[in-house]
Parts: sequence; C-alpha cells; structure tokens
Amino acid sequence: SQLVDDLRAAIKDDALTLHYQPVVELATGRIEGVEALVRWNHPTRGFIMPDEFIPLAEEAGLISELGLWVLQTAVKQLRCWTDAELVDSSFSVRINISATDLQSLQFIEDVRNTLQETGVKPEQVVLELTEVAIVKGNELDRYSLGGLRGLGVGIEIDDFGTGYSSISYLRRLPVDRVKVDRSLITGLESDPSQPALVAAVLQLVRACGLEAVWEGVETAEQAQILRDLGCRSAQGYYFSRPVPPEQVPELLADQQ
Ligand code: G
Ligand code: G
Ligand code: MN
Ligand code: NA
Repeated sequence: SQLVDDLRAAIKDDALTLHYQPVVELATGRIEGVEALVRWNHPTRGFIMPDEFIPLAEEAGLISELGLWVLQTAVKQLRCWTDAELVDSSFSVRINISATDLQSLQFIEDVRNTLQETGVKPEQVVLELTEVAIVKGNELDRYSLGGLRGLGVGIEIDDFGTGYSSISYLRRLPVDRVKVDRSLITGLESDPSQPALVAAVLQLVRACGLEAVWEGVETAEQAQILRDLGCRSAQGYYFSRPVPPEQVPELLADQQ
C-alpha cells in the first residue's frame, strides 16, 4: 500500500521522531529517566501514532528496521544529553521493543554495537517488552532475553497486569522490573478498594525481587497515594506528556 511505501521511506529518511516522557522518582520529583515513544510525522496526514503504524510495520516486515532506528536514535540522544551534562550516569532511557526484536539474535548484536559506538553504559538502557511478547515467546526468546540481560541492559515488562501476569514467570524470567499498566491507577482516588490492590501488586513485585514503575499517573492525588504506599517511580501526564527532545532540557531544569 501507499502507507507502507511511505513508512519504508520514513524510516530511511529520518521522518520518524522520538518523543520522550519522564519517569519520576515519587519521593523527590527527580527525573530518573525517560521513555522513548516513536511518532511519524507524515507529509500529508500529520502525526501518526505508533498504535497505528507499529502493526503496519510488523505486517510489512519493516519492524526490525524501525526497531534499529529507535534503538540507535534513543541511545545517541542519551549520549548527547550526557555530553551536554544535562544528565548523569544514573539517568536511563527506556526503549519499547517488539516481539520481533526479541526473537532476533541480530538485535542483541545491534544493542551491543550501539552501546559500544556511543559509550553509553548498558545499565542506562532499559528495554521494555510487553507481557504478551515475553510469555508467548518460546525457548529462543528466553535465550535472547538472557542474551540482552547479559549485555547489562535493564529489562522491563511493560503493561504489567493486562496480559498473562503469572507469579511463576515473574520469578523465572531474566527481568529487572515491571511497568504496571495504567488501568491500576485509573480510579485510584475514587475507588476505595484500589489502593489495597496497588499495595498488593507492589508487594508481589518486590517479593519477586523486582522494582515497579507506575504508569498513567494523571493527578497530584494519584501521585500522593502512590507515594504514601511506598511506590518508588511513576510516569504519566501529571508529570509530563511525552515531549520532543528539544523540550527535555527544560523538563530536567524544572525538576525538584
Ligand atoms: O504515546 P503512545 O501512543 O506512544 O504509544 C502507544 C504504544 O506504542 C505503546 O504501547 C508503546 O509501547 C508503543 N510504542 C511506542 N513507541 C514504540 C517504539 O519505538 N517501538 C515499539 N515497538 N513500540 C512503541
Ligand atoms: O504501552 P506503553 O506504556 O509503552 O505506552 C505508553 C503509552 O501511554 C503512550 O501512548 C503514552 O503516550 C501513554 N501515556 C503516558 N502517560 C499517560 C497518562 O498519564 N495517561 C494516559 N491515558 N496515557 C498515558
Ligand atoms: Mn512502554
Ligand atoms: Na505500558
């Protein structure tokens, strides 16, 4: 289709762009990192969101190319912020990776090479994978996950709580942390049973030796409840929407 041709061209011509959304330490307001979120600025249709073109990229066999572009662009961006002394080595960039990336041994090489070329520390890169990608995966995927983890990069289960969450795989898989799906935050201040649920998930995650990031925080009240429950990190429109890279220095300057 025309759109597939356009997408192919967009990846080649750098017509995609990454926006960045901060991940905030609840106790201090410090920005501990950012999540890279891809956008496509289409010449006639305007901004197209990833929900629309990631599936298209999958179908058209362009997802590996797109994944490589996102990886390299995000890690190089982190290098720039580091060189400009806007962030230190505790700052991380989170990158969403597709099931296809996970299944590709080439992707492990790409991550290794990108780290080497940029000199970014592996622990400053966190790869976000959905539960579906991980759990549907076969033994090779587990092996790949181990390979990625072996490079020293962080692995985070994205949208945790929407898919196949099971205690057994949380303990078994080589992952560091989970990003809890925003459905757990919705109604946090109005539904009296919701805080207890958050507390239970937090306890489960910690008992498995993992850290949790809470996404979809939209109000000060939600942030306060999470803080009171002892949650460490959060993300959401309350702190900031995803912003283009040129607005990140401002966000960093404004943090507490
Ligand atoms: O802002 P938001 O609309 O960006 O993201 C929608 C969905 O697209 C999310 O589920 C997110 O994980 C996914 N997504 C965003 N950026 C990327 C990317 O660079 N690669 C992949 N594979 N998925 C992405
Ligand atoms: O699935 P994933 O977590 O990778 O994608 C993040 C998605 O969530 C992006 O589409 C991003 O724009 C969106 N997002 C980020 N913060 C909020 C929020 O506070 N509320 C809502 N509704 N969506 C958010
Ligand atoms: Mn994500
Ligand atoms: Na998510």
